[in-house]
Amino acid sequence: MKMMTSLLVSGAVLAGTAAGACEITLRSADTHPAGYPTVEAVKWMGEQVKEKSGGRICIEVFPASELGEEKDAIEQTQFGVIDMVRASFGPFNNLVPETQVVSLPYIFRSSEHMHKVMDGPIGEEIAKGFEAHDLVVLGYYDGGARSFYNKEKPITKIEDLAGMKFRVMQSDVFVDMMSALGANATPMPYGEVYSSIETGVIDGAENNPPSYDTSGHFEVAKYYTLDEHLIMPEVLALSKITWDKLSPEDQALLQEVGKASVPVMRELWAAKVKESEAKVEAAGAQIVRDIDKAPFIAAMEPVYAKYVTTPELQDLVARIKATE
Ligand code: GTR
Repeated sequence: MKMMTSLLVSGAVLAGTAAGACEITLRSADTHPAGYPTVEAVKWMGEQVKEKSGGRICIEVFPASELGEEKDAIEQTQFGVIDMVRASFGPFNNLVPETQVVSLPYIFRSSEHMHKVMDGPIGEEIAKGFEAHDLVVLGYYDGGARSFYNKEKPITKIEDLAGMKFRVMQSDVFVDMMSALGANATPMPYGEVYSSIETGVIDGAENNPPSYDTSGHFEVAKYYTLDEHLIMPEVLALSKITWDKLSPEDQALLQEVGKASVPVMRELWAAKVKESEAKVEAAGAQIVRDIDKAPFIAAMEPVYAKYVTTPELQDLVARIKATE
């Protein structure tokens, strides 16, 4: 981790006034390593904001969970200790209830469908939910589609999952999702998954191809099944504490560059998915592509029944489905 010689004021670093020095440095956390699309998109945003602020505002990205595992990084961002966090919606589910419906298995038909929903009024409503928990949404990123992988055998149908143990993100929605599939869920931080598979604490996990690749999980769990049960948004959020210290002009600039980073991220993402699938296959992972998703979708009924409990939530699901 970099040494900081400047004064730390609730996360935002106020450095000296030397020519060219950043007046405000926003520290941004990411669980992924350098080179991952989310990390690179926030770095790109940092270049933009520096240029547009005449060198006053800088963003320093801390990749690879250097500032802590995702759930902790989110908490630190709420407290203003970290200024920004890029994370999946999963670890927000128990904190920001508005993130739950868009985290339901098979709620989106495709990534394009997810983008349309998140870029429209529903995305704005969810942003209000984040704000109520001291987080200001700067952009919704892409998390592709998450699928199951394990160390035992190729999974081709629901019955194959019976009794197996899978790591899920720390969210009740995914614990219920696994029960609905007849498997066992072990919620745990991302950084513990590799060794937990290796030592047999769990049989596998679920994630998108770029995470399966860059985490190295393919080395210990070589059977990957493209059941694509979760197409979920990710978020780049700024601490409300940091936000409140910024001038209205700087707030607007951050909103502008955050929004501009979204298409940059999504383009990097599309390329990375292909690259990762090719890489893990070349390394000996077996990808099961021909999957009948219909039984998986049908099996999710009890999960929907548990989380879509009010007429408002039913209406939200209907609005999502109707988004073209
Ligand atoms: C990745 C996601 C991360 C993290 C990770 C996990 O797909 O981009 O933010 O949530 O999954 O499973 O913990």
